[in-house]
Amino acid sequence: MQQLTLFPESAPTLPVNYYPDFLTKQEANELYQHCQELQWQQNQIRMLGKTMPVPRLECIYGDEGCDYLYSKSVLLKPLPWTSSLAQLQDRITAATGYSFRIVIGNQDSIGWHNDSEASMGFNPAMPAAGYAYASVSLGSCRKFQIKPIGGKPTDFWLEHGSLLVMHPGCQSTHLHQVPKTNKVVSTRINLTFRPHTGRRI
Ligand SMILES: O=C(O)CCC(=O)C(=O)O
Repeated sequence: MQQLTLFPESAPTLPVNYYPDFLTKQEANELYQHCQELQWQQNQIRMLGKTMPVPRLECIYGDEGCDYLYSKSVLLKPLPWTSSLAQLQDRITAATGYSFRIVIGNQDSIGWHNDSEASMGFNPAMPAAGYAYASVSLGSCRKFQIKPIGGKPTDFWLEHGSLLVMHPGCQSTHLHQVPKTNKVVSTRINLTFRPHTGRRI
């Protein structure tokens, strides 16, 4: 596997890289088929004193014990790696040099946020030390936006088989989202590979 060029000229001022052709079309199609068989679920989230369904399907796979808590209310417990997901993880690590312990699948949109969860090793006292996060997109192409906190967004279109890498520090300085769309679009799956401290929650 050839090492990817990090920080190419396409996005010199953003702490992200986008590789539209990370997977071949055939690899992306096969992975998309595999993802149809993953254990998707609609979790419940507690917000403003109310419990409601998370507005997208999610799944999580990864190392044993690497539970993931977000928004202080949604606890995801990883299922063991499938061989396809483990192979993809190894390939991303070989290409980027970054290591991961879990992958979270989600479908559809997500509002502006950063991924600053303690279970991934986010340390508010040393935000720039942070961690990398790698996301593979499959299916329908969707707009992804990233902006410096308080700044203007830059748009990327996440294509079938693409890889987006967010570098260490990105979660402290930038927010990102996949906005809702009114267009009728077919299924879209996103797999985000993330580190984990390994500490039990
Ligand atoms: O769906 C995407 O492309 C991004 C997902 C995301 O931002 C997240 O899971 O934190």
